[in-house]
Amino acid sequence: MTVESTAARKPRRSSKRTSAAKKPQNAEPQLVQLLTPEGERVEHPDYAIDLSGDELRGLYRDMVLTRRFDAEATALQRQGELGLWASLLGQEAAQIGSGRALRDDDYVFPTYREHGVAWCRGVDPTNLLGMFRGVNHGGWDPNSNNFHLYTIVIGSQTLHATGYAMGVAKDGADSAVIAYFGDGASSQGDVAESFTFSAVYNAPVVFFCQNNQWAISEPTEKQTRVPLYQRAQGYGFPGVRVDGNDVLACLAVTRSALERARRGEGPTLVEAFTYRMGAHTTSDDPTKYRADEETAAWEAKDPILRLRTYLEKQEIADAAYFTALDEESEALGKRVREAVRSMPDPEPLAMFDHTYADGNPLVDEERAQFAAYQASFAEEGN
Ligand SMILES: Cc1ncc(C[n+]2csc(CCOP(=O)(O)OP(=O)(O)O)c2C)c(N)n1
Ligand SMILES: [Mg+2]
Repeated sequence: MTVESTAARKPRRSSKRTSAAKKPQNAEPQLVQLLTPEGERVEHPDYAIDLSGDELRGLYRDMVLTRRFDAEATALQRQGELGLWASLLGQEAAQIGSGRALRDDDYVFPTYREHGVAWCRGVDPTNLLGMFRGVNHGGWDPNSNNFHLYTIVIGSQTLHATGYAMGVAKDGADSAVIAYFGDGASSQGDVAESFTFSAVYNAPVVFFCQNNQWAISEPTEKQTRVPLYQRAQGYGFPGVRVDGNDVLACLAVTRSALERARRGEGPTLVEAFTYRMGAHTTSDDPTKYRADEETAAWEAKDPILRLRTYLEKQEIADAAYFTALDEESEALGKRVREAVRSMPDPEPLAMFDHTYADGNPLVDEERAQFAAYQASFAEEGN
C-alpha cells in the first residue's frame, strides 16, 4: 500500500535553522487499507476481515448518524444553544471502526472529540451535549458504558488508561483498554510516560492516535520528525499506521491490537491517518492557517462516501435503505435539538458538588464565598 501524502500547505515563512524539521524523515510509511477512496475492496496480508451485509450496513449507519449528530451540534452552537462544539467531521471511520472493535467489557478513555466512539458505546448522544452547553461537568456515568468522561487536558487520559490497564492485568481480567488522543497530544510528556509505563508493565492498552493532521493551527510536521506510529518502536511495542478514513481497516487493525492486549502481549500504538475536515472547535477559523486545496484533497477520501460506493456497487444496500437512513438521521437531529433546548439550567452552587466525594474545607469556603457573591446581586436589586 502506498502512503497518502498531505497536500500543499499554505506557504509559511521558514528559516534555514527550521527547514530541516519540515518533513518527517521517513516520508513513505506503510498504510493499512482495506477499502480505497474509490470504494474498491483490497486485501492486506496481515489484516483480513469478512463482514456480513448486516455488519457493513451497520458500520455505514453508525457513521451517517454520527455525522448527522455532529452537524446538529455545530448548528446548535451557532444558534447559541451550546457554548462550544468540537466536531468530528472527517474522523467517522477512525472512530466507528475502532469503536466497533471493542467488547462491552473493554474500557475507553476518550478526548473531547470521540462522539463516534461514544455512539458505539451506547452513550446517548444528547448526554454529550450538557458539558458543551455548560450545564454539567460530563453528563454520563462512565461505568455504565465503560466510557470515561471527556478529557480536555491534552494527553492526560493516556496515563489514566495505562493505570487502569495495569489494574485490569493485576485483576487477571481478559478485557482491554483503549486510549484516544491526537497528533498534537503525542508531543505531551503524559503520553511519553504512558508509553513507558504500559510497555514496562505489559499493560493491556491500545493507544489510538487520530492523526487528523492538525493540533488547532499546528501541523503534524511541528510534532514529529518520524511518522507517529514509528515512535512505538523506541518504547518496545508495535506501531501501525492505518488509513483512518477506511472504516474496515480501522476495525481490523484495532481488533487485532485489542486481541494482542488480551493475550497479555502488551500495548500497541495505532496511528489512524485521517483529517479534521472542520474547524478545531466552533471557536476556530481554519481558513486562517490551512489551504483550501488541502481540505479539497481530503474531501475526495471521505470515509462515508467510499463505503457508500462499495455498498451500492456490491448491491449490499439499496435505495430504500438509504432513504430510511436519511429519515432516521433527521429524526435524530430533531431529538437532539429538542433535548438540548429543554436542558434545565443547574443551580449555580451545584458546580461545587462532585469535586470531592465527601466534601472538602477549601471547596466549602469557595462555595460560601460564591453564595455571598450571588446574594450581593439580590441586595443591589433591593
Ligand atoms: C495540557 C493542555 N495543553 C493545551 C491545551 C489546549 N489545547 C486544546 S486542544 C489542543 C490541540 C490538540 O490537538 P490534537 O492532540 O492533535 O487533537 P485534535 O484537537 O486535533 O483532535 C490544545 C493545544 C489543553 N487543552 N491541554
Ligand atoms: Mg490533531
